[in-house]
Amino acid sequence: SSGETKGIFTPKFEDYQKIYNEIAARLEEKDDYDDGSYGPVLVRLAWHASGTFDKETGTGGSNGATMRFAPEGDHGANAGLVAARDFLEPVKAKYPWITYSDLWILAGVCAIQEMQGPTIPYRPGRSDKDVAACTPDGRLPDASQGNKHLRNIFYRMGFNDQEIVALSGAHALGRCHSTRSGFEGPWTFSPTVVTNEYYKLLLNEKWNWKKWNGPKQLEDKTTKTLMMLPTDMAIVSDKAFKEWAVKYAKDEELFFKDFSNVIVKLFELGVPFAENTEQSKMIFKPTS
Ligand code: DDH
Repeated sequence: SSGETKGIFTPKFEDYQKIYNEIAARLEEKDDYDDGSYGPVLVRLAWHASGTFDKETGTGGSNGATMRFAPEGDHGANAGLVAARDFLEPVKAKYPWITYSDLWILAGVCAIQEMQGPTIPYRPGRSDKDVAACTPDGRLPDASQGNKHLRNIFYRMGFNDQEIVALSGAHALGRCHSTRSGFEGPWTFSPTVVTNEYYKLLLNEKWNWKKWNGPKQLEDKTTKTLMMLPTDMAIVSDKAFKEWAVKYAKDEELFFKDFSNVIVKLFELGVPFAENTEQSKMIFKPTS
């Protein structure tokens, strides 16, 4: 039987699919949040849990769920992610055998698939660590910077230029909140659906600096309702990055394939999986 915390319980695929279904049901039910979905903020939680990885020291990454603790939870980059963590608390209460670190990544996988994104193969095996494993502030990207900063941050995790561009397409989803990051607005007109619109808009729209007293960000010339961060603009101002942005704008299938591969890599950074689990990744069935 599943859901037991005591005794010998080895969760199987079906047990994880149950949790997937539970998260999907909560996404359906709580559709009064933001643009109508907790999906984007769940993706952001999974990314910020993973993106602290440092390949030199092997520290950080999704193994540990150390954002539960004040030092890391209070890092400026993580502002607002308490909404995603709180959304998952009832799921953790119902299925206490799953670790927070596996749950947060499973929620990211579920959110991407339920928002009509590509299939994201999943492996459990993360364990929760204590406060001592919190990573230092400054490992996640700073939106006010440019291409050099992007390379510093993402090369440290072990990504290349193509992967940086593919990961950035996640900004098809969600929005900036002035109360969280200081920035304001969505990147696309469909912030609760995974698409390649981010690249199309970056390349085809004209972007002007927004005139306001908030942090420097860009707005689209046509509707003035969409936004780009300085780091987003680096994806089309840097020659090597731009080549990939053009490919992904032209070919959504290619983007889906590369996005799936790179997000699996991101979600698994620094996780000490048991041997021979590479071949047995779980493919969850979407609910719709
Ligand atoms: Fe992001 N992101 N992100 N992002 N991100 C924000 C929101 C979301 C940067 C800055 C911001 C990735 C890369 C970068 C998502 C996913 C991903 C916000 C707004 C800022 C600022 C937060 C707020 O105010 O609520 C920067 C800088 C980078 C970079 O330099 C590359 C990546 C790699 C991902 C990913 O998932 C793979 C998502 C989703 C959101 C929307 C959250 C929401 O609540 O909506």
